[in-house]
Amino acid sequence: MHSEAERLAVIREKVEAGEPLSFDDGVFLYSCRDVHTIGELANLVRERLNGNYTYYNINVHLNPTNVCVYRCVFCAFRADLRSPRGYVMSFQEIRERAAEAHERGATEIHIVGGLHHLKKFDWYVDVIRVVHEAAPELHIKAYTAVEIHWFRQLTGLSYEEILQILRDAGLGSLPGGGAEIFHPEIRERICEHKADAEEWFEVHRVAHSLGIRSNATMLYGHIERPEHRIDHLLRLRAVQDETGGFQTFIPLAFHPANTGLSHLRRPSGLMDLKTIAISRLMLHNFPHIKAYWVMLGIGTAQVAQSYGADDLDGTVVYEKIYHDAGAETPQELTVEEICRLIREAGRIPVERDTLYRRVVREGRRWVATEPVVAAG
Ligand code: V47
Repeated sequence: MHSEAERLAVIREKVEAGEPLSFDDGVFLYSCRDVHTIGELANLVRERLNGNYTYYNINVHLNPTNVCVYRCVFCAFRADLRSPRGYVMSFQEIRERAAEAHERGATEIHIVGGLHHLKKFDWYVDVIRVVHEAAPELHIKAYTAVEIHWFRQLTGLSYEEILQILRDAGLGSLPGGGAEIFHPEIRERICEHKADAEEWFEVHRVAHSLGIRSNATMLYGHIERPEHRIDHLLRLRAVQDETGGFQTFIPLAFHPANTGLSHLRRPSGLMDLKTIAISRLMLHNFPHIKAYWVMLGIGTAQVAQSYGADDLDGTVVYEKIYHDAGAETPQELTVEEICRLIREAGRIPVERDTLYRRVVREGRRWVATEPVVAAG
């Protein structure tokens, strides 16, 4: 039997040597009360990879429809086909949203939505095409692996063919959603009908093989246990070892309001910080860990910069998925507010594009320059 301090000392040695942590290390860290030391260790990895920089971007979210064939129990956003809450944006509205994003200086548009009962694959391709034509400079980060899997079911095309068609229409990269919890014991209870872990990973593998970068997420704080979270992180680490195509990992704190799990409480601040830190420690091969302020709340996201996070996401506008599930954060932070949150934490704000290149602005124009290297 080793004491908590002895086990932490062994983990510290591994972290300092850049060695991967084991499944047991990860589960132990969740049970460990010394959250300060966990944060300090995560900060070592954070500073090794990203120095004193914290990244943000200027982006806009677009959810073209909330109508969805799936009924994930954690989702407050989805609507049935004939529900009065259901909506589908017109191409004109989508065009206007893209043009407005460009006007506001956004470098990225993040597009995800429901899997509409009646829409064919062509409609999803047209969404990308319309956005790309309205604002060709915007990087389009669109469609989770669950959506790409749905497109395969609709069309019978391969993942490679689907991704090529989307890329030709203007797609730049894939967001990390739809990952939820990979372990079947939990996945079968919260979203048994949609793409399973193997399909989710296959989509990302194919994307990476085509040079399309992607992100990954984990929805935590509902019915899963620490073993499921660590299993999730280790599966991601293994695929990242193979492909190197993931950019950012984003732990997503569960928001229970208006969902099928509304009897649960939202994860605590301590759980949020531990999850950020443990993600940073387990995923030493992921370049970035994002503290998504929309979900975490501004205060926790700010503190997360000392617990392993190096990215705060963006000046998100029109976010619906978490706000429908009770998020009380604002819809948008200004660049000045984000930079203040970063500087107050003793970090250096860097505006990045979706591919983590430094953005340089001159008046209303911007250019993405070289990738940012750890320093600061
Ligand atoms: O897959 C749904 C989650 C995800 C709830 O790649 C919920 O840069 C909490 O993946 N409470 C979609 N979470 C969002 C997403 C994302 C967000 C920000 C940045 C990036 C990126 C990706 O939202 C879903 C699901 O895991 N979600 N409902 C809820 N009630």
